[in-house]
Amino acid sequence: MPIYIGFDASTQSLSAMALRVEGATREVVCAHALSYDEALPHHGTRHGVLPSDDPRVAASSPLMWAEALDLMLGRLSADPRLDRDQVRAISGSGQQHGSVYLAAGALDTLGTLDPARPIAAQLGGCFARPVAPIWMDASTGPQCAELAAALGGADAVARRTGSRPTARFTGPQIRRFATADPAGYARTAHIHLVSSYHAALLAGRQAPVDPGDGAGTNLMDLATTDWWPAAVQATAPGLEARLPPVAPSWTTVGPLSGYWQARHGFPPARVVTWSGDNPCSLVGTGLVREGRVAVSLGTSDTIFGAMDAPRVDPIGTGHVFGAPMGGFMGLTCFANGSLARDRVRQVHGLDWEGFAEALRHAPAGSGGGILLPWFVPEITPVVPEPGARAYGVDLDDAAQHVRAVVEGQFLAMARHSAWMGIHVGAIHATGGAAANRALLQVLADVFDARVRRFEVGNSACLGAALRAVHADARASGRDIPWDEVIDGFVAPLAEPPIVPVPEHVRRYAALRAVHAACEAHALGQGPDPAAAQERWRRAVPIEN
Ligand code: XUL
Repeated sequence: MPIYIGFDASTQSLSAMALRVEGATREVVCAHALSYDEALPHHGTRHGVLPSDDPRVAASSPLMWAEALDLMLGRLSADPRLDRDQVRAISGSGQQHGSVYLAAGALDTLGTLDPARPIAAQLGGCFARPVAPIWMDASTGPQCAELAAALGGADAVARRTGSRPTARFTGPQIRRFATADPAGYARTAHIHLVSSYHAALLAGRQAPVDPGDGAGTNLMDLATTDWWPAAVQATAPGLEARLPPVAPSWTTVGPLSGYWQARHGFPPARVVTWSGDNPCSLVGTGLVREGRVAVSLGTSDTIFGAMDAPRVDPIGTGHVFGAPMGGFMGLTCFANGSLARDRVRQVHGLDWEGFAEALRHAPAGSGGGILLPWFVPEITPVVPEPGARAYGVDLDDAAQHVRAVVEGQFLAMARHSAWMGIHVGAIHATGGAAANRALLQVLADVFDARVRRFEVGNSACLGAALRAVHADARASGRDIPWDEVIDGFVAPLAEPPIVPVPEHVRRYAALRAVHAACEAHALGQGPDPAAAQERWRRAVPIEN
C-alpha cells in the first residue's frame, strides 16, 4: 500500500511523518523528530540558531540541515513499521524566509554523492556562505527602507508581493549579504529557501520555490506567482540568475536521488516541491478553502486562512502567501501570545485552572475596560517600545485582569485580521493554550464563530505529507479534490464545538470600536478613548 512522507524542517528540529493511503485506508504509519541541538551538538546551535553577539542577527547551518536529513532518512529506513519499498512520494515544509547560498558546482555535487559516505562529509565546497540567515533575524532595517524607496514605497511593495519590506524576509536578507560581503555574493551561484534547499538535497538537483514560500521573500509578484523583476533588480545585482524558478506547489522535482536510494534503501520515490511551514499548516489544519481560519495559540498567537483573492493588509503587519492548493493565504502574527497570558497569570499567583476559573467569573466586555497586552515588542500593530496599556481595567482584580488580557488579545486578532476579508464561519484552534476551553469561549464570542479544537501535533509536517499525496495523484493523472486528500487525517477532537453566546457576541461587536480607540490613543494616533468607553457602557447594560 502506498506510503507518503512529509518532512518539517523547522527552526529547532527536523520532523518526519509517514502516511499510508489507499482507498478507505488512511493512517499515520510513524512519526519521528530530532532536535538539532541534541542530535547534532557539534554545530553549536541553541534552539537551532547559531550563537551571535548581535541580538538582531539569527542564522543557522545549512550543513547541519543536510546532516539532519541523512540522520532522519536513516531512522525512517530502520523503522520496522515503515515498508520502505512502498514509499511513493515525499514532500516537506520549511521554516519560512531563511536562505541558503550555494556555490557554483553545488548542484552537480548533490547529484553525484557517494552513498558510502555521510552527506555532510561531501558538501565541503558547496556553500558560498557557511550560514543561513533565518526568520528570527531582525538586522535588515536599512535594507527594507532602501527597497521600499526603490520600489515606490512600502505599500506598493505590499500590494505586489503581499508584504511590506520585512526584516526577516529573504529579499532584504540577500541585499544585506550582497552589500556586506560582495566577494561571498559573487561566489554564490544559487540562493535557495530552506524549503527548496531541502528538496534539492533529496532530488540531487535544482528544485523550484513554490508560491507559498516565494511570497515570503518580498521578491515574488502575487499576480503572476513569478519573481517580480523590479524587486529582483533592486535587491542585488545579478540576482535573477541566482534564484530558482517558482513553480506550483505540486510540481515534481525529480525522483529521490541515487544517493538516498543506495544509502538508505528507498525506491526512486517522487520528490515533490517543498513549501513553507505556514502554507503546509493550512493543509494540515484542513483549511483547504476560504471560510475558516486557524488560530494557533502558542508563544506567539497566529491567525491564518485561505483566501480566494490576494487581499492585502492596509496597516502592513499581515502577510499574504501563496496557498499550496493554488490561490492565497493570509496570516497575521501577534508576538504577545501565551507570554502575555502567562505574565498576568503569574501576577495573581494563579495556575492555569485558576486562570480559566477567573476568566469564567468576570463579565464579558470587562465593563468597557481594555488591556493592550504589549509585554514584549508587538508586531501587530507595530509597538517597538513594550509595556502593557490599561484603559479602565482594575489590575488588582484577578478576574478582571485575566478577562481583559484575553479579550484584548482576541479583539486585536479580530480587528487586525479583518483585512483578510474572510467571513469566519468556523475557527480551528491549535497550540498549547487551545487546551483551555474558557479561553476558546472568548474567541468564539469575539469572532461570532464556532470553535473546534484540533490536535496540537505537527500540522506543518502532516500538511507536507498530504501535499505529497495530492501531487502524486495529480501526476498520475487524477486531480484529487482537497477534501479527499485531508479526509481521515485532519479531524477535530471528538467533543462538542464551542458555540458563541449571543449576548457576548453583541457586547464584543460594540467593544471593537472601543478597542480601536484605545489602541489609537496608545500609539499616539487618537484622542482619549474615555468617551468611546462611556458610549459602550451606556449601550451595554452591565450585569454580573
Ligand atoms: C512566518 C514566520 C514564521 C516562520 C517560522 O512569517 O516567520 O512563522 O515560518 O517557522
